[in-house]
Amino acid sequence: MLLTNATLATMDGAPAYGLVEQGAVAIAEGRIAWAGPEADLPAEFRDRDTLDLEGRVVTPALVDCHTHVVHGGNRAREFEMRLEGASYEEVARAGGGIVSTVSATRAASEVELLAGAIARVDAMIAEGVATLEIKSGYGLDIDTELKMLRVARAVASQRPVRVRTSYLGAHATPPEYKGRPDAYIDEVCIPGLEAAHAAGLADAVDGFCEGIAFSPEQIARVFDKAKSLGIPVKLHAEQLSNLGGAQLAAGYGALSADHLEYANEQDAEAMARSGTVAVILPGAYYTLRETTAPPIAAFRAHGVPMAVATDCNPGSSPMASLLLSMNMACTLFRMTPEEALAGVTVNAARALGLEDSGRIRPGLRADLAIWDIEHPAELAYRIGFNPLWKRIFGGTV
Ligand code: DI6
Ligand code: FE
Repeated sequence: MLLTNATLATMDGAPAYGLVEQGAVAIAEGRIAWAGPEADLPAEFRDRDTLDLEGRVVTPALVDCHTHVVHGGNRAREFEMRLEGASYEEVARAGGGIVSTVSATRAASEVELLAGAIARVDAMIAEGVATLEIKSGYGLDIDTELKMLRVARAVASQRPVRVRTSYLGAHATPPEYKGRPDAYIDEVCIPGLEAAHAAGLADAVDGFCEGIAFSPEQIARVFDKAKSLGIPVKLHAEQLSNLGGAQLAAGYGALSADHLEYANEQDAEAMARSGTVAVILPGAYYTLRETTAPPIAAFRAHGVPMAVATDCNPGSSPMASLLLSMNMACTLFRMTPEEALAGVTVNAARALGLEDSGRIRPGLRADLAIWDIEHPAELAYRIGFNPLWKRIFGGTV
């Protein structure tokens, strides 16, 4: 297939957005075979099924690199409680929060969990997403953690989308281990990780390093196990306070550290050294009405790659729109529209350890989004408006 008469935002080097005007993309066997100015198109790519884009913008298909789309129930009641004045941490300490989603997730069948997840994933696909990460972490017992990961894998068999899973056993201490987080880590979280790995269900290992969750020392024990199994790590770090999670993650060569509202200059330096991506989650900041913003300027100054994701979850970020995340990253955190687009393409792929997508470059997967816009900055600019025209997944429209 050949796409012609396109504005390409290749996200692959200078100028801004890797912009190519009057561009063309040739696709063969699910991969990008050639991309560049149409005038330079080699003869061998000319005689193909051609789609004239009439000047529309082509970007890499979007990558949502941090989601909890598989979960039971919803937390609309907690939303009301927070509007009545309770804080997120107060709700969590009162047995609501993550733990209430754990009860709903344990009670749900795989069929029910899959149906709920698919509804959210369909909204993502409609906005041009081709790859998403899905975490466990609402089971907190071995069977339910594995159930969540099986459902995550099943999403990719039901829809034309790629899924990367993260084992998030270290998300919260379940009620049956209340006050005994170390025992939970040793008796459930680590054996659960071994079981998930043995079943081929864990592409990465994640944790929640926070006062209401786990200490750096507890997370380190989980990461040591991940390392011995050869699984890459990532971490929810410095979301509500600074406990040193970002530096811990960097020390393990983590793919990403996520949230980072309370991260500082030293954290940015450590992440730059280890090549750890900063995953910015404005939906959670917005929902929790946080006032401390992540140190975007420090990440920029130190050359830390920044990704943007929805954090789609029932508590702190009940949001399925990656386009809205881009807008919020710009308006709330002063990221540029170009940084926001890099954040949902090239840097999001990197946060998942994927080298084969996130840019328009020969050899990479032909996962592309075609937008009814004139310039890529429009993607972060509009609010509640979806200009997706077509999505190409593995070379198929
Ligand atoms: N941080 C978050 O924002 C989500 N998980 C986490 O570790 C929230 C999860 C929830 O509230 O259900
Ligand atoms: Fe999260």
